[in-house]
Amino acid sequence: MRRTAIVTGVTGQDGSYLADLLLEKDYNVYGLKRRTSSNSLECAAHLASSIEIVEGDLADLPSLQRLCQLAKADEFYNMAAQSHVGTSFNQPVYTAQATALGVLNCLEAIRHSGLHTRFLQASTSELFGDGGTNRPAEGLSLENTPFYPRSPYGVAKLYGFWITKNYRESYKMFAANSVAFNHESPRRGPQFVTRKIAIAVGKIKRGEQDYLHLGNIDACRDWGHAADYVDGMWRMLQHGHPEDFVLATGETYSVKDFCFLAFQRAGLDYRQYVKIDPTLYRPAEIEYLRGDARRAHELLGWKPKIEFKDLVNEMVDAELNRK
Ligand code: NAP
Ligand code: G4F
Repeated sequence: MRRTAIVTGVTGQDGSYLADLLLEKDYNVYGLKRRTSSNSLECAAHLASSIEIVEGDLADLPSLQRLCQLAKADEFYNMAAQSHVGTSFNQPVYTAQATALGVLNCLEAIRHSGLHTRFLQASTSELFGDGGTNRPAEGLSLENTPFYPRSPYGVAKLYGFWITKNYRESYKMFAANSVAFNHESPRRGPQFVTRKIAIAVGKIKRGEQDYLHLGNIDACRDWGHAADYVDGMWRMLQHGHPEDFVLATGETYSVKDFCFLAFQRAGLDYRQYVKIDPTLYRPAEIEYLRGDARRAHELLGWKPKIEFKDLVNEMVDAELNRK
């Protein structure tokens, strides 16, 4: 029988890649979209005729209850969140409502639906934060790294992680956390550093922009491709029992490394264009992230396929080709 999935955050990067993957696998897909005055579908524009778009909000439990009753889904992927770390310092209360309590609303909607819907919470390496300062040789994992979030976003995600685990243990729900390290693509929001760099390269190359202003370019991240990561999330809900998994590439690069490769792709030297703007530094920063996804490899057969350099090239090429 055809399976049905709910994807919240379907207008975002991961939600849209996940919906693409689920359609390839012949699922019925219900995508949750919050109402906006522009009514833009953002990354989900190409999905409009192939999935059911339902209006609702993570902060509004009745809209999630209605969605669960309507879809009667086998799987529920919570991809929605106020997902920008920098913004969470300026909008901490809203971030907590959407990114922390929103998860509770999803779980409550499923619990009271009477259905056996499996639940995937899009958790994050931001949970580790400063807990990873001793930089274990094998990379950060749930087994070797304490949680020490460094932003209102990270703290909100920590609540989401634990409430998912708590509902799994309390109510025997199939509920799991994907603890994903950074993943990017040409669909990445323009506020995030990789897309901001790629957009700037395109504009500088076309003569539309002179400089790129960045904050901490020494920060290191474990960057993969979003298409690989949503495959890992799907595999987690096909697993025999609910478990939390780290999804990561195991490699780390600095923002400076990303700039070097991105500008090089366009035949430019980043040192001539990048200017440091101290106002773009965060009140608290995570300097270094590198994950250990061996458990996902061993138990789910998951391994990211797209290499860092290919990711950078794909993102820059998309901007160079933009009119
Ligand atoms: P994204 O592009 O920012 O997408 C977030 C989505 O959530 C958008 O569709 C957004 O809708 C929606 N949303 C925000 N607030 C909402 C609300 N109150 N009610 C309903 N929908 C709401 O994020 P992403 O990169 O795809 O990430 C997907 C998820 O994975 C997020 O939960 C993020 O925190 C988590 N995560 C991401 C990464 C990463 O590196 N990408 C790593 C670890 C974890 P609008 O289009 O209306 O804004
Ligand atoms: O691209 P970023 O904003 O991503 P960040 O903070 O690592 O968060 C992303 O990954 C998390 C997983 O680890 C997700 F949970 C979260 O939802 C999001 O997807 O910043 C990356 C690094 C930071 O160290 C930041 O300080 O780049 C540094 N940076 C330097 N200049 C900048 C800038 N970041 C942004 N956004 N803009 C800058 O101008």
